[in-house]
Amino acid sequence: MSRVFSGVQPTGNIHLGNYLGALKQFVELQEENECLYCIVDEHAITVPQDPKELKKHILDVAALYMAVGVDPKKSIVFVQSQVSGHAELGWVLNCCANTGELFRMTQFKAKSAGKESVGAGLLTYPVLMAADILLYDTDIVPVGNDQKQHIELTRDLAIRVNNKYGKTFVVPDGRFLKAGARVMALDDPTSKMSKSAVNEHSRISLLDEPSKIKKSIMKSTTDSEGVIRFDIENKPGVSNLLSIYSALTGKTIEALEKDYEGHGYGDLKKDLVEVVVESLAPIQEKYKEIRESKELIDALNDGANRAEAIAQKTMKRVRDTFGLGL
Ligand code: ATP
Ligand code: LTN
Repeated sequence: MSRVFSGVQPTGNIHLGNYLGALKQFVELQEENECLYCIVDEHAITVPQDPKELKKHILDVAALYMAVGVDPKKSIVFVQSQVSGHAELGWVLNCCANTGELFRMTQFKAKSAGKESVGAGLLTYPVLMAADILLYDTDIVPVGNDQKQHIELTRDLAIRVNNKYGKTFVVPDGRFLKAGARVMALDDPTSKMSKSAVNEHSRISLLDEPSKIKKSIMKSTTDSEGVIRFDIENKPGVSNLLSIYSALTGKTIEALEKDYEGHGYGDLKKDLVEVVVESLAPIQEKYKEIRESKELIDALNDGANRAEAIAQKTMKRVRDTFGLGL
């Protein structure tokens, strides 16, 4: 049995990219592993957040985890700031990381581009992520492709500490899902679907109404060739729609290309609207039930207690390794 850890930021409503790139794997993995799924609120404040909105989003994301099938009895579901070891180990690892390697992170470059000054937390964000993972002796980290570089840094930090001080951390592996590993924005299929993009039609949130889903998909950017085939380089828009279709239905891309031979983009889009609406309906129904229930808070508190027990053991070991405390 392997230990699995992953996290999602409570910065907005979860979209199809988060679902297909990460959450779907969470559900599959919990059957045969010991899983910890975290709502990483300390990561969210690397950019300014409205405190009321943040608190609301923490519960929204937790309810969505459970609505897509993460079972708090099988997995440990909890909020990052409820376990102090994340921040503590984050500090220790900050003292092991080099500023050069942090400045090289593409996510930092993207989020700081064009800004005269950004918060230091944005730079050290990947170190806190490494702390999240290493705190639980994690073997596997299921994430979307965009996190590859951060996982590499986590491994580097673990290996660096182990080499210098003796074995302290488990060196984790990323697990990147092929279908849906990178869902692209509907309005610009060359950038990833994102919670923070200004245009709401660039993404489909798991809680979107059917009319919004329809509008976003029908408006999505394609190309002028008029042939439905998978070709990421030359046809990123159509390829993205086919990927989403395939990931939600389990049909292969080849089968879809065959089905749509001789059809126009309008047909593909119309059918995809139906597929998305039907896939999200049961999730939305479950979400409503869970979001209003008292069990949600109880499950998160229970999750935090179970996570804390593991974290305390690791922190004792880390303090000993570094010679901290008495
Ligand atoms: P933002 O879009 O605001 O940068 P985000 O959605 O990328 O936020 P998280 O909420 O931390 O950031 O992402 C949670 C998980 O979803 C991560 O594992 C991430 O890799 C995955 N993910 C995010 N966007 C996509 C995407 N477009 N395609 C596939 N996976 C994604
Ligand atoms: N950085 C990730 C979110 C995240 C995470 C983690 C993912 C924070 N800590 C630990 C996996 C494991 C993101 O932006 N998607």
